[in-house]
Amino acid sequence: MRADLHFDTLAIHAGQAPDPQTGAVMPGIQLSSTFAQQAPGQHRGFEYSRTDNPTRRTLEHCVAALEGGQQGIAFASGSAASAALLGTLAPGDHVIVCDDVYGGTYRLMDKVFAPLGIEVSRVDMTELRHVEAALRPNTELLWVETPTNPLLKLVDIKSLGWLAGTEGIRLVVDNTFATPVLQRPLLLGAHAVVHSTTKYLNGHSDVVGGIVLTDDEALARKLRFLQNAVGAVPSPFDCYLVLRGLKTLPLRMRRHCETAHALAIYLDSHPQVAKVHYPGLPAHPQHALATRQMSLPGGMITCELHGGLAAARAMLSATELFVCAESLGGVESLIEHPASMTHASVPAETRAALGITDGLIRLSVGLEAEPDLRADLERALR
Ligand code: P1T
Repeated sequence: MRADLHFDTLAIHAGQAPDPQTGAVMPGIQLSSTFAQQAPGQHRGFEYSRTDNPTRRTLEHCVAALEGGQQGIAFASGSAASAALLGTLAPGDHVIVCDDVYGGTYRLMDKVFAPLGIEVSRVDMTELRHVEAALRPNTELLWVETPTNPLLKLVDIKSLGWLAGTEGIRLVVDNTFATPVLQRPLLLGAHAVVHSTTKYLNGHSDVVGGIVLTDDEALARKLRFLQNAVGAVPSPFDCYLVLRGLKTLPLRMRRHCETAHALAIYLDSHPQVAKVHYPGLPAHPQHALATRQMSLPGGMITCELHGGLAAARAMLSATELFVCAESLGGVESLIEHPASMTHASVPAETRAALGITDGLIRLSVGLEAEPDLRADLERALR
């Protein structure tokens, strides 16, 4: 694929060309679990679908092109992708992770990898000096979400990429919330990007998947080994669905952001709302970084209601278009309660210290008409 093509063009064409046999314009779904060999070890590039599969390879090429990376390694979920990255570490290695991460990522580090001997420090990464202070001789990895889940704090990828470079360690950025439409961490100095493709990349809430992108050949080799050895691979059908979703990713992201921005301004002036977390609002603590690092401020809004848990509960059962459910990034709007849903696996005292209060709600703003979404929120808040 030509390197000079625009992002929107790559989203439709990267890794894909009409089928040489049939001329089919859309990539086929190669369901075969195994591939004929002319003689043992002599084949046309595919042996067995856990090891490699044509539809999966197309997806890996396409997302790698969108993130500006050389290698894509796809997994059965975002969590499996994160686990593979952590699986490249050895007992005694140290990871510094931003304090506000998806509850499942916190659980993976705290309950699966820490008992295996991986040391984990949780740090507020909005200040570089906090990360510098947490470095140890055995630090191998900096792990960042930006915007963070659920408080939408931003972390300066370029500064951390520089720090990782000077320390000879790797920077991993979970780009699920921003997508490569809004920011491309590999181009800012990250060594690997991880996605839950379950979210915006697929965009239609009908796939669970994950992927890692990297230019680091040694890391890619380890990840491909784990992809095959552990076998947490996505089905060809799921790969096809994500490829299909990617074709409209740039259009969808622009609309998600436009509507979310308008709703964030509306919520910010609502008397029932105590605080709105949205990187596009000038009062957001990292608003200046948002304008520098992201092309648009994203489709997620988190807000704190007056009235705590009771108000949050009432709100979640009162909205109609905003469906009460975990997950995000689909065409439909969702609302959830981090303290009891996505971040229930984070201990209560850690949640309290971070500001994940009982009155906090998170909105994934979908592609419905903005006036309908605003009316839904207005009715529920009333
Ligand atoms: O659900 P899965 O595909 O395994 O992805 C895990 C994951 C990784 N990284 C981020 C930033 C995520 O938000 C998630 C999953 N998050 C939700 C299900 C949620 O509602 O926040």
